[in-house]
This record gives sequence, structure tokens and C-alpha cells, in this order.
Amino acid sequence: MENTAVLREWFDRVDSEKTGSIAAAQLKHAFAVGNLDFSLSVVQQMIRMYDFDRNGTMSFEEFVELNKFLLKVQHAFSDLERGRGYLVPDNVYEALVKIGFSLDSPAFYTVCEVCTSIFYFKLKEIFLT
Ligand SMILES: [Ca+2]
Repeated sequence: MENTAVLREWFDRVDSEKTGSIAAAQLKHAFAVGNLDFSLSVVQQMIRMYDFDRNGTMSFEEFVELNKFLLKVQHAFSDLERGRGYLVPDNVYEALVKIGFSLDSPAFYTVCEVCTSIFYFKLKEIFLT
């Protein structure tokens, strides 16, 4: 899959010390390069969502799952935005319910913030530059 190859390349670049996993600080830096300025705690929260082995870092497999989630969010947001150029909080709520995100999760507000930012900065451009 071409998409996997692109992700692999991106992952390897972010994994600057070739440890096979990405730490929060590295991911934060990678987003910053793509003009996405997240705080370290937001990035840590993002990692926690898909950190299946709970070691605090992202393996490539975990990263692929995170990426799938972010792409789903993008599609859901695109549907809801409907060419208006903006989303209101109710739309964000609706989009996250649509993709099956639990609203009881303490991560919900972080996810809202992350998703909204990702949507507006166009995920594809970040991963391809
Ligand atoms: Ca992990």
C-alpha cells in the first residue's frame, strides 16, 4: 500500500534515533514542523489513545491506527462542514459521535481540540511534506 509506505517514511524521519518508536516530544516536533502547534500534554493524550502496549510511545503499528483515526475524523468533519468554512462545537460533537468516540472519555476535549486543528491544517499535507 502506497499510503503505508508514505507513513513509514514519515515515521522513520520522526524516529530520529531509530528506536522503532516515537516519543511525545518527537511527535510534537513533527507536528510543529507541519505548522501544528500542540502542547506536549495534548500530544501525550493523543499517544495515549492508541498506545496499546502502554509504554508511553508510538510504535509504527500504533501510529498507523492513530493515523486511521485522524483520517476518519477528517472525513467526518468534511461532511459536517459542508463548504461553510467553519465548524461549531455541536458539529465537532456530532462528528466524534459519528466515528464512535465515547463522549464519557476524559480525553474528549483534547480530542476535540486536536481534531479541529488537524482538520483545518489538512492532515495529508503534514504527512507528505
Ligand atoms: Ca506503545
